Amino acid sequence: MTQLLDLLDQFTHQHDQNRLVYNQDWLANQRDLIFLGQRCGATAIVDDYGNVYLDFPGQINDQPVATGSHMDTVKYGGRYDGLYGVLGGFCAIQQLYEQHGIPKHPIRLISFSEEEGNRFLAAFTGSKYYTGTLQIEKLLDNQGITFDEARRLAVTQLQHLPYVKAQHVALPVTFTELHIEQGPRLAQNNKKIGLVTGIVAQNRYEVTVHGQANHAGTTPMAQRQDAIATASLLMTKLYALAADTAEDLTFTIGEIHVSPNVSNVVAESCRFTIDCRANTNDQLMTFVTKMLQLLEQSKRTSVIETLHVPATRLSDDLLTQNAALATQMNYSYQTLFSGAGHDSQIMSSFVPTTMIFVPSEAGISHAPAEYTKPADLLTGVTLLSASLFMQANG
Ligand code: HGY
Ligand code: MN
Ligand code: MN
Ligand code: MN
Repeated sequence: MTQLLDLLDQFTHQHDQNRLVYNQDWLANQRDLIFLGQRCGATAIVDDYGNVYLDFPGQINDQPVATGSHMDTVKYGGRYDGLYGVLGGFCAIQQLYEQHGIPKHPIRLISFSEEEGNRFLAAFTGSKYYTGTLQIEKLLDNQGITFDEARRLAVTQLQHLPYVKAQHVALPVTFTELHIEQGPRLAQNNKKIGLVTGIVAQNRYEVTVHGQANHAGTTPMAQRQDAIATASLLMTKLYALAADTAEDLTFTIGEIHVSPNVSNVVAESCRFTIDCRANTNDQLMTFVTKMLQLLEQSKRTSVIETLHVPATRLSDDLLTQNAALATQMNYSYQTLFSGAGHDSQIMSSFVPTTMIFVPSEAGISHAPAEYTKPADLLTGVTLLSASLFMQANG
């Protein structure tokens, strides 16, 4: 257990969590993960997007079963989202080899380069690249540097390390992702484990309202094109529309950027993001259709869709197998549907995929207050280890 806590301390740099894709903390972590894996007998592979794969040997050297999660985090995020799945996955594999020796089939730990879509408005780029589903033209910039420049710079800095370079890495036999719940249900129901039946449908957009910069004191109200006035009216209507739609729909405007952002200047532009989610594709599309109609009616407003991920059903067989293991190990569990998006959504279109959740204290996530008790972290690691042992000896 101390190994996991020590690793979490090492990989979270003891300060606020800003492991944005391809930045210095991200680079240090992928580099340290490569060294960690190689010290424990893994073959390290890095692909052109900076996904790190640690392949631990099997008695038969065929396709591996896999576990892992994403190395990046949201801006000002928590210590566990993504990173727990990478480091907990590493500890689960170590536990397995120490207890049972080399399994029949190899086991792969994947540290996906990017999932959150925070530094650039392109999300799930690591697992999408791995599965060959990344649409390059959607890699939007974030003023000043393109995704591709940041990617090339980072991967080049990894490249002098002694690992196998690979354009593309073959898919595994299965994928199991260990993750914090990022919601309140396990804590409220006093369950130690969540077994995930499916994951939410999610669309994201970038909306820009265009106006005209002008003097705050001399421009008559009827003659100004105030981008903030138009945008704030639009946002109010959007929130009202969301409130009228299905009760499990979530609608979030998380980012707002104003230009020139000066107190005595009428705003010339207001750019904001939309994150909307629902448990079914139909519910989401019903809302999105009405939302886009509303946006089209708004003067001087442009909309870019930056993400579309359909609702995902995960593997029933792997869930059933993990439920039997949890029962055997006396771990209280419940099945649940995930309102958070995960790399497992991308992987599940290609290989049987399942997720194991552990409780988030007070359900908080995507914030520095994100916390899971060490004993709960360990329960997830131990169940994952048993699950991987079963899969790698099947
Ligand atoms: O936003 C999400 O649902 C995930 O944490 N990327
Ligand atoms: Mn640092
Ligand atoms: Mn997240
Ligand atoms: Mn995550």
